[in-house]
Amino acid sequence: MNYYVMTLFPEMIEQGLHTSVIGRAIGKGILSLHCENIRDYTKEKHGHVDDYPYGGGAGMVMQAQPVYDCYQNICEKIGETGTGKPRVIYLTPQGKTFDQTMSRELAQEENLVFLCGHYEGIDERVLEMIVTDYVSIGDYVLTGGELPAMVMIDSISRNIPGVLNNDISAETESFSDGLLEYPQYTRPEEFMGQRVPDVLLSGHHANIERWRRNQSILRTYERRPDLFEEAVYDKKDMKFIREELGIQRVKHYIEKK
Ligand code: 6GU
Repeated sequence: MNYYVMTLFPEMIEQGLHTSVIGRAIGKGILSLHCENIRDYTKEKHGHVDDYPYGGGAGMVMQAQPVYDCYQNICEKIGETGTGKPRVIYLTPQGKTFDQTMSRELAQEENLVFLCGHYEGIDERVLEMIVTDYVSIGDYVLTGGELPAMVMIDSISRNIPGVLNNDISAETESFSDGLLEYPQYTRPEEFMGQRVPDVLLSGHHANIERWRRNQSILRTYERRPDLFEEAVYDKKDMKFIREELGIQRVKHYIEKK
């Protein structure tokens, strides 16, 4: 996966993503990250990239020209190796809400371009010309698209083979089957009088798997009732759900998972 980020704050993105798991994947060559400073593409002598909004109103608007020229430069770079026009994601609270399904889908792309806005936004004409996807990371307002771009890059990258040390963990985690993850424990067996659940010390793998599945169900019911309602349950799940939660019927049921 090759990421291209158009931003006025390239060092913010580079600093944030050259750390930990994502930084290591870049080092290994599984991912590449190219941050382009939109300011480098302005043709104005004072280096301005923004101006007052036509029609008046508060704040400033990012101009079309530097954004468009920055985009063209990225397309030329990709053109040497790539396959046609890349998807261009504009980070905006007006976009579709990012989730794990979108994350997995975007992980299939060869190149992804992120456009980070600031001030009151970007001239609509350049957005219409280059943007393929309008994406938000949730219903709250941020000062710019940099943090959302970093959130998306982190999440998308975890779905790319070789980025995580253990290939299975992207699958067994929260959301992979629509339920939250079960609780985890490590040494010591007793901490401030609190013992690790006996079943985890038993070495009985089938029992451990059942206990974890039940914990996932319970936790999702308590913390995310919206996800609990949409998950798919089998016969063994239903026995637990009836006995522990007193719920007789669920929306999605299959005989055996
Ligand atoms: Cl993608 N951008 C901004 N500026 N604010 C946001 C957002 C994006 N997603 C949620 N809030």
